[in-house]
Amino acid sequence: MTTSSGSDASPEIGWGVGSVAARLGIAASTLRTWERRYDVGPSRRTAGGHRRYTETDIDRVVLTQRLIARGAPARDAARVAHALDGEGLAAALGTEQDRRGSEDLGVGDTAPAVLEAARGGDSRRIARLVGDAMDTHGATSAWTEIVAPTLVEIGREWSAGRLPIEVEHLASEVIVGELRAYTRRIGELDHGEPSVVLAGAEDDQHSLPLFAMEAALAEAGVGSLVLGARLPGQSLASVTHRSRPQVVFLWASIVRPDDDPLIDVLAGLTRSTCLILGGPGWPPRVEERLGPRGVIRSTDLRSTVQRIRGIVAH
Ligand code: B12
Repeated sequence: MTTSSGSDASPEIGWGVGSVAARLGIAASTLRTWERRYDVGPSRRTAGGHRRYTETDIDRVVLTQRLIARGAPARDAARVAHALDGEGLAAALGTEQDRRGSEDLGVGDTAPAVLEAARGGDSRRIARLVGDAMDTHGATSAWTEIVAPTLVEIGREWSAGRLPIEVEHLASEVIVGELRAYTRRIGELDHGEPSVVLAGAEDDQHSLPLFAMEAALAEAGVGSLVLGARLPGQSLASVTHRSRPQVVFLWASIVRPDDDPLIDVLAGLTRSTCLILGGPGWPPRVEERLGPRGVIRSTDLRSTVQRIRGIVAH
């Protein structure tokens, strides 16, 4: 796969690894790993030695990615993708598309479609729409432009008494599943010593943004450890003390009181760990209470991921 023997596209018009990473929403480091370990990679190089993916190479990567997402071990997925030529790959991907029943919707139409599927209790359609949106636009854009607005609307309709709570539960479960499947598809879930820890504030059940962060960080080539919702303050303190992560990100959806004892715990966290607070639940005076310890307040997924990427790169 690393020789110049392919018949489609000249080396000059092939795709560089960065472009393929952006197009498919797969970290460039993952693409390089697949090339090194499984020989799924660019079949061309420019005269200067830069990798160039042809459209057939990209189809091979996409098929590998989809088979892994369906539970195949990476080595087996790569073997299947390798055995197919351009036509075979196109046929396999076409079948995949049919199997998923893609609706080929634009960003603007996807959020209403997810809402409609949630209302109708159609978990397969929610999964397909959200999964496809992430494959097409990447997790950061799919969350920001499709998933988050849908969730905000679901919350609004629930609080107005127009939507039963089970709809919110169903949509949440399916979306968490799709976010984690996407993270697995593009990288490894981090089970090692974490440099980025993601958790939900004590007593707060909302965990979805943590999984969105995990996926978006993976997309940026950063592994993270999700400790889930409702992490007791003392556990957060011991994990931070023991593992000394570079970043702790803590989410709160439910409004917390000004005299929240959790804030005292946060004030005592080692200063070598950068503390980032996200979500509308943090009281406005939290910065004041954390004083010299320091804290970053984050307002959206994209900028938070960029910030964390900058921190772990140093
Ligand atoms: C899904 C959901 C649930 C699920 C959670 C499942 C899960 N695994 O996470 C379940 C059903 C368990 C649940 C339970 C409850 N929920 Co609820 N839930 C939601 C819902 C619909 C989405 C939550 C979410 O993921 N929000 C994240 C994003 C999508 O929303 P957002 O924070 O408003 O987004 C803004 C910013 O934060 C930013 N943003 C968006 N994404 C991201 C990502 C990052 C990383 C960053 C930094 C910023 C950012 O942009 C947005 C625009 O300003 C929200 C609606 C809502 N608006 O949040 C209600 C909501 C948070 N829930 C609410 C309530 C009341 C509850 C319950 C108390 C209900 C009950 N009586 O039992 C319990 C909570 C109990 C507890 N102690 O925690 C209220 C909170 C009201 C308040 N002000 O405190 C909300 C706002 C619904 C509403 N409109 O009234 N919930």
